[in-house]
Amino acid sequence: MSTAKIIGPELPNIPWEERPRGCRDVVWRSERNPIITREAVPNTNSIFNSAVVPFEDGFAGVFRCDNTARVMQLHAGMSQDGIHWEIEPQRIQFQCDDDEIGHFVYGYDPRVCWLEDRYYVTWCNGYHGPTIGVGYTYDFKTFYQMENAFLPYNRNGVLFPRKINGKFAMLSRPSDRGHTPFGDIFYSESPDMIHWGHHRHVMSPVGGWQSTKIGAGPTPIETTEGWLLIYHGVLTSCNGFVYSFGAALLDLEQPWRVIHRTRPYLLNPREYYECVGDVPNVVFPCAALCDPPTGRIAIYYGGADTVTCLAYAYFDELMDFIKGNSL
Ligand code: BMA
Repeated sequence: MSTAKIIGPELPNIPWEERPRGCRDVVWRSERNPIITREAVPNTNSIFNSAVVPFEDGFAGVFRCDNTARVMQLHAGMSQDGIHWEIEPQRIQFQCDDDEIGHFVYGYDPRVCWLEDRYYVTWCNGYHGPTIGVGYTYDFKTFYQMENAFLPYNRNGVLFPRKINGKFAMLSRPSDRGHTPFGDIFYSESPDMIHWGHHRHVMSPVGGWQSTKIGAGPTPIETTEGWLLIYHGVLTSCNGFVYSFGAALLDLEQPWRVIHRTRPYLLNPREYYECVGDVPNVVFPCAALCDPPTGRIAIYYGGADTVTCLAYAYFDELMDFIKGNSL
């Protein structure tokens, strides 16, 4: 058994369901999936690829809600148990000092990261094509927007939850304006969350489920042996893209160095709500909660670009799997 430990505060109220009898998978699905459907917000086409963090005595989140005009928008939400959500009917209106940057075009695939004194939000922000929007909130009521992190085109901007070597740190995935048939994960640093540089290559697609493109998923989880990164990978089948997810362990001080990386996926589209929807065959993780004393991990992921789902793992088992099945 791995002796690695998660570094971080305990979360005794983490959403949790034990592995179903007879299931041998390292990551298993909630019996309550999908936990969020379009009914949660009026005039909404789909609620998926969304991010959740512990907040006060419950949870808060930023949700991707595509409306019935098919505009991709971010909405804030609150929950006592991480399963039942109250999502604001109006999209988040970021306050921004710069009208050009603050001008709303579209926003999707949010990540939320508690870092020092506030909750940062990163998302895919429309600015002459997709790039990484950056904002923050203290209360999930008022949101402030900062400069975009990178030039277009880029997606899957994911912050590390603490400074590394004195700098803010972010993973991202340079892309194109469309449905990008390529994609590597890169690492960048910033002294001020505005200017980003020191770009380093982290990993490229390899065979199988991660052969076309890869992208960082939830905020990396700090452990005594490295950053635990859950990431999505895409395979191009004769019927289009298939999105699965796996995990990697990145060096703590030089996170562009990959220590382990799963050859098999951890979860792939199998259930009806993952295989049938606006975009079939997609599981897309954007958040993970963890409780260090019990090793419980709860992963939030989008199903088929339509609904929001939950899956679970035990940290020790996940680490053993990553080490025992590494590329
Ligand atoms: C990606 C993003 C995700 C989406 C996925 C599958 O490029 O747009 O939001 O889940 O495609 O359609």
